[in-house]
Amino acid sequence: MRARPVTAYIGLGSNLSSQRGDRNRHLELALEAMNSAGVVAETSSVYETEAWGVQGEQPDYLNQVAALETELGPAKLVEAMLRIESEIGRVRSGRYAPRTIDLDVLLLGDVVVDGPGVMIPHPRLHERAFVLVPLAEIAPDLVHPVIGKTIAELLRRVGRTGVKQAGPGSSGS
Ligand code: PH2
Ligand code: MG
Ligand code: MG
Repeated sequence: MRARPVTAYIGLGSNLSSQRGDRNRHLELALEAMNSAGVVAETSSVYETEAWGVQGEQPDYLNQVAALETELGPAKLVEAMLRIESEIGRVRSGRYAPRTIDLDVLLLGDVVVDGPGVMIPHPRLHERAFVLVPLAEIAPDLVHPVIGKTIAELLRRVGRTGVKQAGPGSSGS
């Protein structure tokens, strides 16, 4: 445990329904469950995004980013997100396969970790409009601890193509 909370940014994604509900419901369930790992302090709007980096056709995603005040260190935080994914019924069927819920630790304060199961900052966050658009909505001035540019600057480089606002964050409605 850390002495005091640090703000982590978690990327949420869903492009499948399940018996638990639709894509929106999976995001809501994940945000609720994330309170077991800290305090969800802020959520972005929900965006509908084209599946990125995949082979062939895949359903569109809903993506969102949450700010989580947490005392967990990097490994424990990743573990907590994986546990919530399983609780919500995620079944892993390959890299970039469609999923009911994906919870990626994007950033954890200024922490930089590059280990086998834990990579923070998320190694592809700066390439992905579906992450940068919601992240820039809640933390535009945050500086990427490795690249040294703000989220707003990273988004300007990538552009917003393929990302449309689908609804307000669940805390705002
Ligand atoms: N996640 C992926 C791969 N591709 N595309 C979008 N639009 N949104 C995602 O969350 C996403 C993706 C792997 O986790
Ligand atoms: Mg992911
Ligand atoms: Mg993931």
